[in-house]
Amino acid sequence: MKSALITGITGQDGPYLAEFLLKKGYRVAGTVRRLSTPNMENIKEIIDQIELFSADLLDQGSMTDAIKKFKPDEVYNLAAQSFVKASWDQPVLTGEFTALGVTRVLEAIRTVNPKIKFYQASSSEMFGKVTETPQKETTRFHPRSPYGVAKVYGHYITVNYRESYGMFACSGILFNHESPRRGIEFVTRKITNAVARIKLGKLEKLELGSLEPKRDWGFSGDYVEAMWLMLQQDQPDDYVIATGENHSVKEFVAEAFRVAGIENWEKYVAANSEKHTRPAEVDYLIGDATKAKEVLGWVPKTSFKELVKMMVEADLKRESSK
Ligand code: NDP
Ligand code: GDR
Repeated sequence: MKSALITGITGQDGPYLAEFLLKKGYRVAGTVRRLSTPNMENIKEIIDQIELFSADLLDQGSMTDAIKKFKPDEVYNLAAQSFVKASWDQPVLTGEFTALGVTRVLEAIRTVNPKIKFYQASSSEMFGKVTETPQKETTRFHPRSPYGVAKVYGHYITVNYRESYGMFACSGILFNHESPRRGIEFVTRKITNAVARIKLGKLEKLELGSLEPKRDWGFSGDYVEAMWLMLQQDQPDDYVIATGENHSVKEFVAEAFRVAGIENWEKYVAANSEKHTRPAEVDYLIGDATKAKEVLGWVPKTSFKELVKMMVEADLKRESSK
């Protein structure tokens, strides 16, 4: 029986990955950091099937201990300060978590058992101010936020441990992926949650930043399979994971209101709010996942419309039962 340790198991991707690996017959564990009120909402359905270890990206010893005790075959490093906007408010902490945190996990593996396979959650935010379209593995990085800069560090330290120590370390450059489990501050979930509340008469207006940025939005449940596939290859490598299609925030808004059966969405949206505008924006992202298709045999399964529908319906259900 194979075993996998997931850092960041309580976030969006962690539970989808855990469920995917449990179905494959893996023994699965996750790390959780100490919080005064534990945040187990996203893992409540699988909590009896997994082991949990208390570990923090800031604390080398706790990461090493978790790996020593659980003895995983694979480690998926999903933990991070992942909200781009917050990275301007807390740039140093974002660097500690999202950049140096990766080195701490790699060091834990190197010292306990360098044969453990490692997956790093890298991001399309590394492309930032894009230098070519669509973006692929060889596209130059130009991050536009402290978060993006930290992810570039995380990517290169992963490549460096592979080259320095021969470790099986992969970096998955994932474009935006969403789901009903997405944190409420990210734009897609913020929109679908607001649409549900507007539909139910609980909210009058949705306040957003710019409606112009375009993202390549996929479904988190599809993307975790790609993470696993990367660690099943003969050689470690880096892969772009994306749908190859992009949409503006405005298109996402319009589609979400359409799914909920609300006409004239403009009436309910206040755009360009200063509070939600970023010091430097990433205007346009679209990925080319040809390498993942050819080498891993991975293709996305969920369309943009299916994704929006899934999220709106989940929020309508959640909000009506409150
Ligand atoms: P989330 O923000 O939903 O989850 C992040 C997880 O990291 C949470 O479980 C959180 O725990 C944990 N965490 C945060 N800080 C620490 C810390 N100091 N020590 C230990 N754990 C910590 O992210 P997603 O699931 O959406 O994304 C997973 C990874 O993939 C992240 O690294 C993200 O940057 C990256 N990524 C995500 C993309 C996306 O579109 N979703 C695209 C590309 C990359 P807690 O519950 O305690 O806060
Ligand atoms: P992103 O996701 O920054 O792409 O990072 P987010 O959903 O926060 O923003 C997407 C785009 O929408 C614009 N926007 C708003 N965003 C938020 N959150 N709130 C608003 O009110 C709003 N109005 C407009 C943003 O400016 C941006 O252009 C996500 C995260 O999951 C990262 O961790 C991950 O690495 C990348 O995706 C790929």
